[in-house]
Amino acid sequence: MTARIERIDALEILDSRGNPTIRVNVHLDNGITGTASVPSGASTGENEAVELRDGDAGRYGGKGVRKAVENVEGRISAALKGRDPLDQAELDQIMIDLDGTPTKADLGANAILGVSQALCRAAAATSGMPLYAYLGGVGATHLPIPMMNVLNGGKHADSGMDFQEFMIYPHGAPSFAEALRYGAETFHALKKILTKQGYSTGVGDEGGFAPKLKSNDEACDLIVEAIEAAGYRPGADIAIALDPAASSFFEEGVYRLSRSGQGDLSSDDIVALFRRWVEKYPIVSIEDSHAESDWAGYSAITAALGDRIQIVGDDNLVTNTRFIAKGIAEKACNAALIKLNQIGTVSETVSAIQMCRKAGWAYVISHRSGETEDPFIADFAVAMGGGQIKTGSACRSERIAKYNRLLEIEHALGSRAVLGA
Ligand code: 2PG
Ligand code: MG
Repeated sequence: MTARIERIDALEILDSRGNPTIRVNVHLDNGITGTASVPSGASTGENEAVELRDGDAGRYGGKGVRKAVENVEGRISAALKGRDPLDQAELDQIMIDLDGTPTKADLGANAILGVSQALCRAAAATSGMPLYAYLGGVGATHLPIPMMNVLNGGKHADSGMDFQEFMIYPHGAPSFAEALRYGAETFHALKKILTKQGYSTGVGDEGGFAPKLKSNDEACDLIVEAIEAAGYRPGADIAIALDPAASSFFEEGVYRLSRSGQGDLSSDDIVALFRRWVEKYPIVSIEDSHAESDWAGYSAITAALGDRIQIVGDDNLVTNTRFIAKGIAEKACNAALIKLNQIGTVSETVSAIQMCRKAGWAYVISHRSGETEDPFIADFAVAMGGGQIKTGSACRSERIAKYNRLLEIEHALGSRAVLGA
C-alpha cells in the first residue's frame, strides 16, 4: 500500500556555531516520520541558493529561521499533503515551482532542502531500506575517502593561515575504518608537534587546529611531519588536499595574503605558487585556488596542473548545473564540490552529480562549516558513489557523526564494501 504525506512540521534548532538552523519532520500516514537538519556555510558562493533568515535583530542577531519554519508548516506542507513520499523528483519540483525564484529566495533553500532530505528519510524507512541503499540502489557499496581538515584558516578560524582548509587524505588505506584511523592518528600526531613548538591547539569551525603559524607553507610542512610521526608515508598512505577558498582573500583584483604576511599575489602568481607546492608537497587536490569571479584563473590552474591533480570548483560552481556546465565548457576544473544546501533539493544535487559524471569529472560530497549532528551526507556520499567526502577533522561531534555513520555503513556492507570510487 502506498504511504501518503500527512503533515510536515519544522523547528528552529542550533548549528555547530550556535546559529539557528532548521529541522524538518515529514509525517506519513503509515506512522513513519522522516527527519532532517540543514547546515550553513561561512565562505559562501555568491550564486548559492538563498538561506532564508528572519532579519529580526532582536533574535539571534537577525539569524533566526522562524520564517523558514513557517514556510514549511504552511505553504510547503499544504502543497505536499496527500502525496506519495517516494516521488522525490516530483515533490522537489513542486517546491521549486511553489517558490518560483531562481535562487529559492521566496520559501528559502533551507526550508526546501529540509523537506527534501526529510522526505528521503521517510521514503527510505517506508521502503524498509537504509538511506544509502534507498538513494543509491544495490550498487551503493563504495565508501568515500575522507578529506580531513586538520588545519583551519580563512573564514573558519582566527588563525595565521590565509588559506581556509589544509586536509589530509588517507587514500592509501584499505578500508574506510582504516582511512579514518590513519587520519585520526595523524591528527593526534599533529597536536603533539604543535604543542612542542609552542603553538595553540585550539580548534576552528571544522575541528582542525587553528595555530598562528608564520606562513601558509608552514601548514604543509607541519602536516608532512605529522604524517611521518604517525608512521605513514606522505603521498603513498596519506596525501594533502587544500581548499584555499580564495574568494575570501580576493580584494580589488588581487589575492591578499595578509595574515601570513606573504603579500599581494596576482591570479598568475597563485598558479605559480601551487605549481611549486605540488612539486614540494604530496598534494592531490586543490579546491577554489582562485576567487569565484576569476574564471580565467581556474582555467589557468586546470591547464597547468589538471593532468596531475584534482582541481575542484566550489564557490564558482555552487552545485548548480548552470555553473557546472560553464565550468566544463571553460575547462575551469576537473571536479566539483557538492553541497546540498548550495542548490536546495536532493534531486537537483543528483542532477549536478550526473553532469559531473558525464563530463568525466570527479565530485566530492561536502559538509558546511556550520553543521548539525545529522549525518545525511554520509549516506548520500555512499549512494552517489564518487568515493570522496569532505567532512572535517577527527574532532567535534557534528563532524564525527558523519564518520561514525560511514563506519556503520561499512560494517553493514561487510565484504561488499569498497573504499574509493
Ligand atoms: C567550503 C566549505 C566547507 P563553508 O568552503 O568548502 O568546508 O566551507 O561551509 O564555510 O562554505
Ligand atoms: Mg570550499
